[in-house]
Amino acid sequence: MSNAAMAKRLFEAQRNRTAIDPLTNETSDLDLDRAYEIQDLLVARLVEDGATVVGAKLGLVSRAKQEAMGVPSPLYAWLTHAMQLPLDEPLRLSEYLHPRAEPEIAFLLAEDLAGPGVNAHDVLDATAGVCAAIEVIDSRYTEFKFTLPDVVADNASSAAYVLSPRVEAADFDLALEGCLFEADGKVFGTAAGAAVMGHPAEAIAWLANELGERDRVLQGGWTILSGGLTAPAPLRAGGSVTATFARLGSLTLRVIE
Ligand code: OOG
Ligand code: MG
Repeated sequence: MSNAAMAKRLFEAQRNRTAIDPLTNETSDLDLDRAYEIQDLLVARLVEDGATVVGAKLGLVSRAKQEAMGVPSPLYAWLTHAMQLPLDEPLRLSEYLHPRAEPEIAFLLAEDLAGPGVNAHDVLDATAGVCAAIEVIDSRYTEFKFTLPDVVADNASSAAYVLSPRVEAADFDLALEGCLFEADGKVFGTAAGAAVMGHPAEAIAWLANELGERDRVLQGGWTILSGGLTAPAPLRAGGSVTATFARLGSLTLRVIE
């Protein structure tokens, strides 16, 4: 199957809310370079359909996430304007396939970050503020089962995200930022910011440097999600998830049918 045909398949799976088999089932030579090409084609289709790219994200960064998904390598993908849910607006389950939620630390960039050679200090210097975030992932693959090239091609399961009001990043150590993640009022997971590459700003630096190899720049004004800190919680109608951070504050996502 061509790259364009695979991107179309993923686009339609999302639009029709019908899960598909992993692309690697049929296409055994689907390597990572090709998977990122399919990801680009998929995002181009979303843009043709009216979406605007407003940021980027890392995924499969923390050990908790890697173990939960059975994929041990970090990856990146793109966020669009349509993915951002207003704070306090419920998530409509019927608009998704099988969504799960995870707590993250988001960076709001004031300036461009262009790799190579970007380090965590550069990231913090370029950051306008940081926020508590809940990311909703919704794999287009049956039962959320995939290999690394599959999930890269699927824009890393990106579906939606919510951000709390931003705070200054300079005031405290994000590596030590504690996170309590609750699902339906029960503790689902706990973590510190260091779960993502030792420090969330290190994760953003990794991303800037990876993108630099492909002549891409993280743009000032963008939102960057630094990666799920805990395993993702499945969402159900009538339920809710809450991410409470030591300094970044707390946010809740309610789920309705
Ligand atoms: C891939 C998306 C990964 C994260 O923060 O780890 C991701 C997946 O787990 O389906 O967004
Ligand atoms: Mg995530």
